[in-house]
Amino acid sequence: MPGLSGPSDYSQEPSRHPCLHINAKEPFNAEPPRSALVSSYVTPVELFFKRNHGPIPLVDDIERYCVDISGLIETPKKLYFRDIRMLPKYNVTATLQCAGNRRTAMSITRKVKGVGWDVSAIGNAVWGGAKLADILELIGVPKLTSCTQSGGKHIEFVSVDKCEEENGGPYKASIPLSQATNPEADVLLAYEMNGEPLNRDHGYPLRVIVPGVIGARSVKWLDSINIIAEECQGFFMQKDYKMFPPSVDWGNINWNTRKPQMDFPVQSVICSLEDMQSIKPGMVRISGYAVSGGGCGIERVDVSIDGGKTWMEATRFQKTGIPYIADGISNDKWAWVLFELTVDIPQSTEIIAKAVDSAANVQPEKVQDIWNLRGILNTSWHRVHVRIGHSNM
Ligand SMILES: Nc1nc2c(c(=O)[nH]1)N[C@H]1C(S)=C(S)[C@@H](COP(=O)(O)O)O[C@H]1N2
Ligand SMILES: [Mo]
Repeated sequence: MPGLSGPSDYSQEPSRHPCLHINAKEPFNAEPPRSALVSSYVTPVELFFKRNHGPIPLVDDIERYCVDISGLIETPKKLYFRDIRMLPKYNVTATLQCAGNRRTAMSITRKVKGVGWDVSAIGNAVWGGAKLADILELIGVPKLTSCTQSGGKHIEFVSVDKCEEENGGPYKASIPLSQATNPEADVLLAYEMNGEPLNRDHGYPLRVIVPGVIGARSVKWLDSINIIAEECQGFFMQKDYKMFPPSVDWGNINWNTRKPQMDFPVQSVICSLEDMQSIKPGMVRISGYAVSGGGCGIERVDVSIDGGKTWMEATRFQKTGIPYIADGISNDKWAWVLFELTVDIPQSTEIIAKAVDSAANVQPEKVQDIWNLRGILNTSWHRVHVRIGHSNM
């Protein structure tokens, strides 16, 4: 495809913000300091985590760039960038979270395989673009379809980046057709992030955004769409991003026994404090983010300053001035809430956060109980130890 191409080396990477912590250089994987996440409800693009599996693609000619749509439909079609921009534009505020968020902490109890991440493989952005449901309607697949006449049940997104895991082939993933054709699921083909054209790191010129689902399904640098009968057979759907029980190790794994992970579970993290931070005794502001998948709201965030013996409820908010009510109509349904609580901390202690979502799901206490060999979905209670220090604070 002349419009968009995937380089085979890292000589043409974009420049990045110097504050990012680099977890892997090639492919580029980096996250902001945790404090950046609570500085604003919408995460600035340059501080948004970057998760790649190959060199960043390049657009040679945006006029020639188009998305090929084919597979189990009557009439395959090519959609040019201008065709997509002509459709009604939606702005959806959605939190994107990598399934590997907090992987480093899971590796401490027992080693896991994968790029290490602290707590910032997550960000909240306003994604602007066309609804996938509108695009599919344009090519003859009506809204709320779960199976096309020729048996299509899944929709596969294919990129152009050259990924080692795919033996040099492109990154790909799929979602059920029923989700893709449901306008309420807000699945977008996005060309804007926070009101600006997408930048190269985040998928320029066009990416998929699947709200409420692990980041791995939000394919960047979209090249083609296939309507298929079974879910995508690519590496990242079948041999990665699946949740295994703690008893499964590399010696006894059978990938076919589990489904690809889609929605992410309830999560919360304290971002205003680093672990082992020295603080002055007195009033301390504890703040962080809480989010759940599948469109669930955040019902409660509990904070403990005595290692989990007693709990206090934190305040939750999205936009300033509007009270947050879980699943309320004025909420950003797919977005995180920020939480805060100011408490007196007289001595060195362990501070913990745990969230409850609107389906009453709660984060598990111990990381050991959800340990899995790929180190995904570490949603265990988030803990930070603070030390009362008297100098150099
Ligand atoms: N083409 C392509 N799409 C991709 C990936 C990738 O490596 N290649 N990584 C996925 C993963 S695992 C995540 S978490 C998100 C990260 O999106 P971001 O880099 O915009 O934060 O993109 C997803 N889409
Ligand atoms: Mo990810």
